[in-house]
Parts: sequence; structure tokens; C-alpha cells
Amino acid sequence: MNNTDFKRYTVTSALPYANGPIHIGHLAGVYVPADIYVRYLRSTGKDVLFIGGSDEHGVPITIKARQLGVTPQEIVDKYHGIIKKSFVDFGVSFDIYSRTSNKVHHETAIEFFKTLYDKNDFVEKTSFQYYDEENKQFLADRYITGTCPHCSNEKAYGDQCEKCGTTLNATDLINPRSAISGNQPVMKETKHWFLPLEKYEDFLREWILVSHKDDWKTNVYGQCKSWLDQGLQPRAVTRDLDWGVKLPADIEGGEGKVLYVWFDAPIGYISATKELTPEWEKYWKDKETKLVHFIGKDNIVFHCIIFPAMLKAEGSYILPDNVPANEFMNLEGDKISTSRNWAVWLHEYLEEFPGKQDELRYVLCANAPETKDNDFTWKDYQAKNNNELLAIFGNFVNRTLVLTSKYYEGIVPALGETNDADKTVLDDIKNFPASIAASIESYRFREAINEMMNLARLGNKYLTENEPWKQIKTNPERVKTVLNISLQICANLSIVCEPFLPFTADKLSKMLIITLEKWDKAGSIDLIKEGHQLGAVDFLFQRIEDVDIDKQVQKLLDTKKANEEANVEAKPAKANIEYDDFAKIDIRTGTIIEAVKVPKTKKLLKLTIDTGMDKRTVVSGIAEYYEPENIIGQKVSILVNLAPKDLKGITSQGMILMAENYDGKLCFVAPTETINNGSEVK
Ligand code: B3M
Ligand code: ZN
Repeated sequence: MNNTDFKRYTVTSALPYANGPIHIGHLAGVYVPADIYVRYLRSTGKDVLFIGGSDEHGVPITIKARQLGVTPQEIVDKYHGIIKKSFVDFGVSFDIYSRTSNKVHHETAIEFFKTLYDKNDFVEKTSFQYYDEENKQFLADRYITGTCPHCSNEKAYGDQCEKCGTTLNATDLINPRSAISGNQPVMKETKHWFLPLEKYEDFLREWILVSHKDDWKTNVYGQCKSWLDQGLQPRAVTRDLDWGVKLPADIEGGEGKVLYVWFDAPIGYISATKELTPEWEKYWKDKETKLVHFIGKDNIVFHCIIFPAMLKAEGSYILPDNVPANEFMNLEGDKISTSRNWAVWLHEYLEEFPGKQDELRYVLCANAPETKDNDFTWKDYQAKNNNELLAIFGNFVNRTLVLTSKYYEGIVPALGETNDADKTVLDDIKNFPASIAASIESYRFREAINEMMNLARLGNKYLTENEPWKQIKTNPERVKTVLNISLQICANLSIVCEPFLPFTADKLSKMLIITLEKWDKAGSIDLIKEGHQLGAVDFLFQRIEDVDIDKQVQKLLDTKKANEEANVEAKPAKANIEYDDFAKIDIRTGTIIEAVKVPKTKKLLKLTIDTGMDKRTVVSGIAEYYEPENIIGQKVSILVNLAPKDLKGITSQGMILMAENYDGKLCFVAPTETINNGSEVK
């Protein structure tokens, strides 16, 4: 079915884990494209529900709770609120933003599970899993640590070694320990229910590789094909955890078990719809509903293989018409990482760039990782804002409105006579809505936003070529035509920019004092009538200065340095010595009383040290880290019985003890309290 055949749309976007704030990668990968698509559908008058929510189960949330000494509920309550506010702040226009810890979801997920359970769609399997006897609980993979068999990293987890990246099974670990009690876990029998995905392989092959061969994105199609080519395996749908959707008491052996988070989370789309409207079944069971999931590439298997198999097994649901997954957005050449704080967090962005939501939406859409990973850089963000939004879109609108205000007190002049060039522009205006729509409906949002900007480019070029500020003296009637056409372009922009730049659309329609029209009005060359009074002129965009960008880049450099420091491993100790060896050295406290650079050297300073016994010269390789004038009076520890050495013609009598940081920086090893020079360091 193509778009016109569907009566309604259910659009979902991945449910972010409620264990941290959201960042630009989330917006670029999932939420900006989804919001563009939904806003466009609404503008074309479609019946559409935009469903979102927080994914509040899963092991990472329990780990964060343990780390912070709070409950998982406290974690999800905190981050659900932060995430929900970020989406509101950025105009991500959900019809509902729900959460999977709520009652409706638990009931819906259990009902779904029971339907499959009662039809014997699950396979029951018992297996042996690591169990923490002290805490009387089975251990999820992330709760088991041990030595990686591949790289001997002693802090590997039961599912992965983060040092060498190897995917592991908990039983691969050498010397496994419980991350909860620290004890050696025991193997204990446990029963779980598995969805036999292999049973749905033929159906999935036909549904994806044949019927969606041409309309699913190649990155999505390719990943599904490789999963199917490998052959599907049964997938556990339950876990031994106490945080999640608990199995009902009447499930024999279900005690202490919850639904696997990836079984319950996609059902969250359904439960949120149920929460939103009593007519929810129309949006999930009627074949005239188009279901579209917006996700990142790491969620493809769950939304294209596992969830459709679940829906197929349950039997009463429609299947997704498309799953236009994006690849990943990186940041300044490195993968965005919550654990390394390598991210631009939305709430922090708004603190630094208040009111600039559309600027970020624009850059993230124009650079969206639609077919391959892409990179966000602050320099590019500044360039796109200054050279595109400000210089083209903003400049065009501002000049049009300022000139109309200046020449006609803000009243729209008559169109008057049009020449061939005018007629060409008027024809071009008519074509933009259809070309932008075609790109949006094909989930090519980069192409769509660029086409929207082409309308602003058309206006900017038309105004510049016709120079109304010059013609006003010689041909005032001509100026009326030029500004009337320019105003029609401004009015068209307010409609076609709305899916991408909702805040700008609102601001522009207010400056034009027109209602924000629906898509079907776009393309009209009579949107804004002669004699209409325009509103006060304001700037749509401002210039972003280097200083603001440099501050963001520096912030990331500081983060990178902090990460390096956090991950530095101290060098291993040298071989043992006897005490007598140590007793031979004589280290004293001292004070630097003079310091000068050694000529023709970069690294050397000539120091005069008061050792309490004498005042002696020491040559020290610290010139790259200390200016002589800044270290007069510095307390030091000095090795005084080191044989004198000639360095660059200077006899050095001893050595200052310096600690060398991981990055090579040297710092003094000095007494922390006032102490006489010459005191023995023992
Ligand atoms: N909670 C978030 C992720 O994997 C995951 C999505 C669930 S969508 C049903 O990024
Ligand atoms: Zn390893």
C-alpha cells in the first residue's frame, strides 16, 4: 500500500532507557526524523499518533541504582522526568510520552505474554546459571565479573570484556565473582521461557526479504538479511531479576522472574497507545493503519525480527510497514558514550544555547546518519547556523519584512505586473511542497530539509537579483511586485519549514500575522493577501560566535583528559630491593632559593637549593613545566648524596625528586607541612 491508501498512522520512536539523560545522538538517530515525519503527516491532515515513552526496565537501571545506593524506581523517576522535559523542550511532539514502569504497561505486557504462553508458543528450558547464595539471587551477565580468557582483563563482565571487546558467556570467565557480594557464584538450575524464533524464519524471510525488499532502507534490509542468513535461534523472554514486569503467580516456576526487557519494551508502544485512547486497537490491529518504528541501528533486530515474530505469534496485530533506522551520530570523531560522558546532553545544550532548539534540529537533520555513521562537530554546527540558517533563511525573511515595513509600513503591496523571471519563480514555488513531501515520505529527511532550504535560497536569490532597495527610487511599482512575491515565499516557508523547525515556523507565522497553514496551502502564490498588515520584525536566527564554539570544544577536551586520567594504569613496580640498598640514599627536604634557565636548552633549569646543610646548585629538567620566577621558595625533596655531575658546563650536586604524571607532566614531591630544610626523608 502506498501512503494514500492508509487511513491512519501509528508512529513510534525507540523508548530510551531511563538511566541517563538524552543526547544529540538520540535526537539525530531517532527523535528528529520521527518528529519531522509526524509533523508533516499532521500538516497533511492525516490521523496520526506519535507514541513514545521511557524504557524503565533492564539490568543497566538496576546497576545504576546499586552504584548510587538508591532503588531502580528512584532512578527511572528521575530520568523519566529529565528525558520527557528534553523532548518537550526540543519540540518532539509526542501524543503520549509514557513509561514502562506504569500499571497499564505491566498489565498489557503480561496479557501479551499469557496469550502466547496459553497457546504454547513458548518453549520451556531449564539451564544452569550463576547464583549468588549470599543474596539469594541469580546473576544477570552484567552482575558477574571475572578474568577475560582472551586478554586477562580481570574486570570483564559476563556478557562482554570491555577491554578487548570480546562478547562472552558468563561461563567463559576465569575466576567468576558476583558483582553484588564479591563471592564466587554457584551454578543453579533455573527455568526460562523461549520464543522459538526459528519457527518464524520463513514468514520473516518472505515478509522482509521479499515484500519489503524495495521500500526498507538498505542498512535495515542488510542487517535483517544477515540475521536471517545466520539462522534464527530461540530467544529467552524471561529473566531471573526482581526489577521488571513480574510473571504472574499462576505461571508455574515463574517466581522471582520478570519479562526480558526486550520482550516487554516494544509492547510499551501498545500500552502507551492504550493509555492514550480507548480506540487504541484501530492503531494496532486495523490493516488500514500504517505502523512505522523510528529507531537506531542497534535496535533493528528487536524491531524487525523479534517484535514482529511476537506480533505474528499473538496473531491480532498489524506488522510495521517500515522501520527507517538510522546509523549512529558520532561526536568530534569519537563514538558518543554515556559512560565516558562523551556527549552533548540536551539539557546542557539548552543552558549554553538557550532558544536554539531549531538550530540543533537543523544541523542534526542536515547531517543525519541516514545511511552511514556521521559526525557532529561544533565547527560544522556554527557553519550551518551562520552560513545557512542565518545567511540564507534568516537574511531573506529579514530583508523582505524590513523593506516592506520601510516602504509600506508593513502592509503587503499588490503583486502588480509580473515579468518572465517572476513567473518562473511563481511556478517554482508551486513545486516545493510536493518535492519536500516526496522526500519525507521516503524517510529521506536530509534531502527533504535541503529542499526546504532551496525555497529560502530561491527567495534570497530573487530578492538579491531584483535589488528592491535600488529600484525603489526609479521603479516603485516594480518593488511592490518583488516584495509581494518574496512575502509569498516567506509564507510558504512558514508551512514547509514547520516539520523541521517548528519554533521558527511559529515565530515566522507570528511576524507575518498569519495562522500556521496546513500543507495543502503550501505552494500557493496568494498565501498572504495585498493590504495584509505584517507584525513586528524580529530576527529568526543569530550569529554563533567562535567564543561560544571554542568553549564547547574545550569542554570536550577537558572530558577527554578526565577520561584518560581515569583510565591510566600505574606502571608496574620495579624489582624488590633490600633495606640496605635504600639506606644508602640520602634524601633531604630543601627550598629553591634561586632558579634560572640554562642557556641553549629547552628542558633545564639551574636551581640553587637551600638543603639546611648547604646551598648547592642542582640542574633539573623541569623547564618545560615551570617558569624560574614561579618556583622561588618551592619546598622540595632532594637526593643529596648523588655523585656530582657536569651538565652543560654546570656541576649539578644532587637531584630534585619529581613525580611524573601519565601525560609526562612533572610535579614536585614536597613536604606538606612546614619542616626545616635538611630534614631526612626516610
Ligand atoms: N530501550 C533503547 C536502546 O536500545 C531501548 C529501546 C527500546 S524500544 C522498544 O537504545
Ligand atoms: Zn578481554
